[in-house]
Amino acid sequence: MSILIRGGTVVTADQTYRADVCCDNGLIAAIGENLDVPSGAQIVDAGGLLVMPGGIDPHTHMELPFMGTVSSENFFTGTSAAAAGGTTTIIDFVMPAPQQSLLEAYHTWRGWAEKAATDYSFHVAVTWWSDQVAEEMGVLTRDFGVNSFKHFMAYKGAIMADDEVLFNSFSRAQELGALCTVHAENGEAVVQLQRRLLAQGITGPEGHPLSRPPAVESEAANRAITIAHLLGAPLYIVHVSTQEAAEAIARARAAGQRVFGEVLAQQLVIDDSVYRNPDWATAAAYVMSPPFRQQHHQKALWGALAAGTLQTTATDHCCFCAPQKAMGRDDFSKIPNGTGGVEDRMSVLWSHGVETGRLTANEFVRATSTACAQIFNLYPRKGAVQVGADADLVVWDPAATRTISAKTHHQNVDFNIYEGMTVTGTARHTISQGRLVWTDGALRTVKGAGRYLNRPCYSAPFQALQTVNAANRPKPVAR
Ligand code: URQ
Ligand code: ZN
Ligand code: ZN
Repeated sequence: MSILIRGGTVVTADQTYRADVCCDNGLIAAIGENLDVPSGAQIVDAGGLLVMPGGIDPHTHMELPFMGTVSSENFFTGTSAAAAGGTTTIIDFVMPAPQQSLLEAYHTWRGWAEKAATDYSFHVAVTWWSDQVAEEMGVLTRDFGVNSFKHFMAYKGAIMADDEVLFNSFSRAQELGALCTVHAENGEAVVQLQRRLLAQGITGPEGHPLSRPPAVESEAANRAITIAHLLGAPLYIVHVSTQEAAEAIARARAAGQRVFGEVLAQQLVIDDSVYRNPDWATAAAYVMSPPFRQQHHQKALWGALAAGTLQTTATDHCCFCAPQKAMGRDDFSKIPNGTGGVEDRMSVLWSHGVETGRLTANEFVRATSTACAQIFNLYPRKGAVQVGADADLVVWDPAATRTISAKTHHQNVDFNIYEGMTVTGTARHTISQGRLVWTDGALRTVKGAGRYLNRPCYSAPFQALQTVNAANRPKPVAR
């Protein structure tokens, strides 16, 4: 089965050039001008269109059991919706309960993900600590292709990792050559502020951002950066939402510390006014953590993305329908946290990033695909347009417009956070493993066609980094 994408302009993270791309046996087989048509090949006319690496979303939660319910998107519907928007790989999260075996949870999530339509991988959350956790982290890296471990500094009483867990897990991950990621919010501060707001009678969604002001994120971001620095461990901060946290990352990077940052497409374009919507259900639909922020944070986040302080974009796709959100009708702290967006990330970033001049097309590719592949060790299998890479590609129409709506989206949720937004830039064709999975407005995904992606731990880069950091460590004082 081969496909010849003809007449397009290839756009990678660092090049833009006219070329045909031939895919065969799930891989990119040839790139060049006026390629011959392999016999029996499907021809995709890319005239006037861009050919880019398929998007990679490093942060999704398909069918996540959370806050007493389960997110409404499953791995098949979610990866299909992603393909409709040009994203061909997701990295989701295995979320062990405290005291639960990480390996047991890993196998549970692997079972759920069998139905995925496109390729996927998993970060594994460390939600507690013991010798068993340390041991299983080793097994996951050695035998199951896990090279990133997540830590929630929020969600006290559920999955929150305290500083002791962070120190132990970061240290263990560093030994293994794995990367630690954090959800940076001070979980104790959130609980304390929630209690005070509820006691004042503030029970609606407007209480959510009040219980998680920017300082709740920036304190945690600085703390995670400090702990990583003390251990000489690299760090990746997910869904950075504030100017202060972005500045903390910039300071750390300027000091030579290996810190990466991720920004959500929605937090670049939606502000906290959504929580003041008089319609309870609409305001509740935007309850996610960290919350949407005042507008000046968006300006800072765009600047941080363009400056390279933040490297990746994601969606934190974690959907809950209206009846689920209504679980917090009388208490905002019980509204399941999460919003969708896996289908619209790339169009939103093209429209508000490239069309406005904030990002070049090459920076768009870096931010939606290549940087993630490089940080999580999927490159150049993913995130590249080069011979031998997986044939995961998006044929992008930079001029097409569409108006986003829950009425027309492919996400399995009854609300779209971008409802009514008209965007420029859409996926005309999406190719996964060398097969058309989205073409001219029709999904052609196949349940179970997705593959689990092993992500080996790093070798030289992290060991080299460790050496550098070891040299920086204070010398023990001779007694
Ligand atoms: O915190 C997360 O990343 C998960 C639980 C999704 N929910 C959210 O509000 N971001
Ligand atoms: Zn989070
Ligand atoms: Zn998340």
